[in-house]
Amino acid sequence: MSNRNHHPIIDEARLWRTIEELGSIGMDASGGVTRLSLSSSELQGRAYIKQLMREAGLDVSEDAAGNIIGRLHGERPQEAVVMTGSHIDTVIHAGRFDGALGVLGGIEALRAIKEHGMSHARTLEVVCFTDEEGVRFGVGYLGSRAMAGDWKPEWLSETDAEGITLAEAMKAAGLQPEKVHSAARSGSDIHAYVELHIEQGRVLEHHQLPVGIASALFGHRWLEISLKGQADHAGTTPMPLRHDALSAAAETIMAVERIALEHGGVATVGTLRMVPGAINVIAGEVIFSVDLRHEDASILDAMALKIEQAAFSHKDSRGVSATVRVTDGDEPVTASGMVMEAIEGASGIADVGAMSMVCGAGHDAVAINALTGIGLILIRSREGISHHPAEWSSPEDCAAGAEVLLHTLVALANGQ
Ligand code: HGY
Ligand code: MN
Ligand code: MN
Repeated sequence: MSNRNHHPIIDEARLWRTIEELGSIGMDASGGVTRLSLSSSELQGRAYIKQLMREAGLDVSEDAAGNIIGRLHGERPQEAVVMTGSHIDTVIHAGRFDGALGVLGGIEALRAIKEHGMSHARTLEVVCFTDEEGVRFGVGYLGSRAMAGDWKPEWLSETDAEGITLAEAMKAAGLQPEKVHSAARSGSDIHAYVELHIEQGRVLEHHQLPVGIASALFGHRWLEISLKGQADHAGTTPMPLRHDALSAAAETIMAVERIALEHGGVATVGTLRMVPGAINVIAGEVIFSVDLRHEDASILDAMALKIEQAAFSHKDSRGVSATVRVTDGDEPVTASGMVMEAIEGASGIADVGAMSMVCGAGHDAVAINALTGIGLILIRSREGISHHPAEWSSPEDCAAGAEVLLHTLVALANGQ
């Protein structure tokens, strides 16, 4: 961390130890971490977070959506709080920093503020949100959306790969899904929200800077496309007579890539399932996901429309029909000027180089933006790799991000 005359308040070694300890929960022999929401490994991670919050001297509570909240009471507890947070659920075979840094860095910042007796008029909260990734049940930001009052009852019947519903998983974790609405907070309760997160991209490394200040976050759409043709014998069915769902899917997937390039957005087909899925049977049905993102809402909608048209285009040419379901989505978000200013000021106090940038990844900040002004502190990712075991940020950059977070929280807690 480049500190000329600034003495860091964050305990870098302690923060790094917690990153390694949490990272070992759900880690497999090849070093990949898998802590799917409300799975046994994530529940183990939650217990670790509660223990850390208690050791930090925070008031620990859990809301009906399973969001774990650590509070450091301020001198004016009746005023709206300043909140930070992130998630500890991961994608499959992930790294150790995505989400974890924001929760652990937030705990470390509140702990250091308390240890150093730094004054903060407003109460400070660090939140470990439930199910940010949406990988297990197909809908993301579950905890932060519940807190924002944006919960949809139908989510409780979404199922995972084993057919377990979200409601069943919540009950098994000791939560009460029927009370999830009580997790909603009012916007007047929260003065500002700022999240610390790894960049998961290459911009900061390219500019050789440790910290990025997000000015905006991409919006996203998640689609589930099902193409239905005719399963048939691989040997006796002449090519012109086939209704091959996989050939139609292949053309659609190439169209997804072309449409993203044409619109300056990003699009990913991350999952694909074929029925019946046998070597000597023509695919009767193919179901695949599309993750679409752009910083402009109207372009995002245009991309989604073009992809739907591509999916429906096989009816006449191949006799393959399509259904397209939008399973999740959020509009692009602009960061709060007040919070960005606080982060810029904090970077100066911490003597850490920072730049403003747009963020392509989604974060709980997107959901909390419905309640209050948000900001995002990003730290450099080695080679931009993320959602992969090789995801890595240095101890110095993690501490620099937490130091900037600490000073941002104090500034917001004492500001107007
Ligand atoms: O998908 C994302 O951008 C985030 O990891 N949830
Ligand atoms: Mn992620
Ligand atoms: Mn994340």
